[in-house]
Amino acid sequence: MSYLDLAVQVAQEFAQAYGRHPRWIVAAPGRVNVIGEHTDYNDGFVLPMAIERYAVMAADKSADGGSTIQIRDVSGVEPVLIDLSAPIKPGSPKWGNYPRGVIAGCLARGINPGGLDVLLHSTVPLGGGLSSSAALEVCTATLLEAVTGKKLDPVEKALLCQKAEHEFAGVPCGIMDQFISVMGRENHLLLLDCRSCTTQQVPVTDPAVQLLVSNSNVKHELANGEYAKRRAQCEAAAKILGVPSLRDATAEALENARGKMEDVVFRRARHVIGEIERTLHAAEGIRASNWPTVGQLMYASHFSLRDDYEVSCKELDALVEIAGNIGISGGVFGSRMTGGGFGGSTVTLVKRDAAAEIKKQMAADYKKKTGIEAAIFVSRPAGGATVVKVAGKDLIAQAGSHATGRLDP
Ligand code: GAF
Repeated sequence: MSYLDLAVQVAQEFAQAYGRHPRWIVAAPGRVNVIGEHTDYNDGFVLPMAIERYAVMAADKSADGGSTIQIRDVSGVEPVLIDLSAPIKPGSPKWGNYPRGVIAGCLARGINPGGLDVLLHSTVPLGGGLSSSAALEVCTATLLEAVTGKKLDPVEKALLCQKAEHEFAGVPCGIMDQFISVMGRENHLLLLDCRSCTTQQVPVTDPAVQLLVSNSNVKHELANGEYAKRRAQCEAAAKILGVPSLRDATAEALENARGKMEDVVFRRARHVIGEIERTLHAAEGIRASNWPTVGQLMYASHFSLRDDYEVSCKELDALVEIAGNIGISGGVFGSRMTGGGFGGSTVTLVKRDAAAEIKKQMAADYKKKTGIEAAIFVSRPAGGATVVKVAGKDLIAQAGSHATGRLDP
């Protein structure tokens, strides 16, 4: 569903929930990372794209004129209440810590929307490794920008959202997910230099290919503790190599220092150094529409994440193996796990005219192998966070073609 169609639906859901029309509607996408995994917190490169799955918020000033932001979710989970007149701290329900952290960051910058009634509807699958939390954070920041009319610089906005995740959700993530949710551009991948925070938009215009996102529908528990452990191992490797971060290390220097570090630390560093190189090569391959090369780099990335970085799991390996068995002759160029790992999704580069058949076969073989239903979908690279409706701008009304699209002012 496009974000405009989803916004139309959320406007109606807001009206049902609160008994009036929303004044603001904003949307922020999830992401799939095409290549460059576990490189962001090593100052390396990543190459994600925003997907056509969104967190959407509709809002109005709070009915009671007070200073509380109330966020309800369409699923009916416990709503979040944030009192702006008191210091904002992490609390319960836990899902509210993402918006709490972002609102705290915005208030610290003088972006104070006052009390709001908000309805959230997200189509980014939870636990799918597709950045549902970054979408929620960036959506919240975009709502506060829309309500106050104060615009954050995009880099500052992404960093504010990352800080919210560190300090309020307790997840020591890198910067990739928030950056792509803010800066995604339709039909482009984002080549992000995680050291300088500079970006290049890499166009994907070849109509002959598509990306399939396959959600394994498993999320293994150890994810969070293991993520922090990987970060620490990378820092240990950089220290032994005498460089500020693994971005500055070479494969040769690592090989020469092999005797000075534990084998596990060596393998973590080998993944990161190789993955940074693969990411830059893949960006060149995409620019040249050299899909067989990009596909090989994706497989190499997966094997390195599986064997050296040890963040894959048997379900993700099964999805990649199934895609590999279909192979180039069946229309698959390459496949890999995407995101933090230990479950979540894979991304597979396929020939467009074979995509429907590949999707069917992958779902059937995965079910046969694991007993689990995968959720597989195609996504174009989507645009980043956007304001759909605000005084003077109503994209739904401008689109005009939706039967239900006209919103009351
Ligand atoms: C998670 C993190 F949030 C990202 O910052 C990144 O490190 C990714 O895992 C692995 O590439 O999505």
